Amino acid sequence: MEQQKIDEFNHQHIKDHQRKFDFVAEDVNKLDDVLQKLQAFNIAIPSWALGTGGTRFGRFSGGGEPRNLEEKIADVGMIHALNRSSNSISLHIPWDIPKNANEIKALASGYGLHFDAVNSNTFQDQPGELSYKFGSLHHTDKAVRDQAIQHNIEVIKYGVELGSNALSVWLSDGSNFPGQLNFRKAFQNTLDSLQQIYAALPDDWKVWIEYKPFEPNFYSTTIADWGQSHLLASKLGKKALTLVDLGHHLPNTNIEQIVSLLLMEQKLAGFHFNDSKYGDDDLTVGSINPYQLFLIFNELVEGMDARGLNHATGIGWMIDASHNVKDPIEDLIQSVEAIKIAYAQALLVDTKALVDAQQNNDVAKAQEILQAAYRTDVRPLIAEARLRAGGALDPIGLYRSGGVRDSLIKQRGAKTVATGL
Ligand code: PSV
Ligand code: MN
Repeated sequence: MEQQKIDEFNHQHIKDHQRKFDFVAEDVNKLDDVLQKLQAFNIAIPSWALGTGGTRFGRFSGGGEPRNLEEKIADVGMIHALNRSSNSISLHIPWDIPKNANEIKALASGYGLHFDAVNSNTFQDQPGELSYKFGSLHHTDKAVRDQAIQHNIEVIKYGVELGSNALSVWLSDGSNFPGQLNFRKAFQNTLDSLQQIYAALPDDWKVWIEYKPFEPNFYSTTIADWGQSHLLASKLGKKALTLVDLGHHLPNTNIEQIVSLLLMEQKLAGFHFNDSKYGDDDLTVGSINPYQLFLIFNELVEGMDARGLNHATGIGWMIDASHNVKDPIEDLIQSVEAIKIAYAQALLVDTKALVDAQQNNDVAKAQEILQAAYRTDVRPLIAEARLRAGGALDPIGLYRSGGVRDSLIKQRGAKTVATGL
């Protein structure tokens, strides 16, 4: 997307924007500080979210899906040009093996992108390899564990070549039936395997350990919740941290409390953002429960400020969603926008008044303070930050009026299928 097109589009919409912006800006304390923080805040795009994801029942390709890593990078470049908030991409190996790391790096930096955490995959079998049917790092057979360990070490090597600095590990390891697994041995095998991976981490790298209560296993998952992830991370050492994927909680879990405590313990790696109604539904961020997202950001801002962390870089921010029915680029733009809305609302919380209300056990006042921030329409603030960074006032509006998907279909074909789930 050429800058000129973005500028022309903004020119057409500037009057309307200015009116809305002036209205909300009048009541914002430290307006420039808020706008600068919004401008600095970027969210990584996962390479597997650029195609229309499937379910176990079917997959309906939307057309013009990226056919290779280069085209995935081009799509993220398009998103970043429009919203100026998606300056990195997170790769899943082996879905997106970079054949020539230097060329891939140069291509990405041409779009202003860098590489976020690299993700290993031991939840799918690879041709000619031992099977992960009964797990990977927790497996009863040492040969399978060794293969999975080697895969993770190989992923670190790809990441080093690309300039990434974190390995993200999600295991589908678990059991489907009572009696299938010895929980203690499974945990100990996992710890031992992770220790070997940890030993291969470069000095400035981190390993992020994801947890998930169920799916694809339905009786037990070997790293099922934040406590189990935290236990592993603590035993491993300083470079190991717990990753919170919003969809990896049982319904009604108080995720904001988990986040607050992990931050306190300096063990919060970062986020996989998505939304859900029932389980790991991988829906667009903020589409089901935006208030929960705001409450999470409220804890993040409070906890990061308490520790003097930079909001933009202090922990990892990434989307992890994939869906069946929307244009993936539009969906990702919506997700990034929802995250920025929740972040902006959290920045508007009257922190001093909230501390007083909490100290005095003024419960109603505390609720008023949070909801005053949550009920502010911050969209013009985000649009202003985007405008100042060179992005489009209305990214989806320009994406649609510019006919981007049609030209991708012409260029790539109507029946392309991106790698991923
Ligand atoms: C598993 O549900 C997960 O959240 C992990 O992060 C995977 O890497 C990702 O989804 C993609 O399958
Ligand atoms: Mn995830």
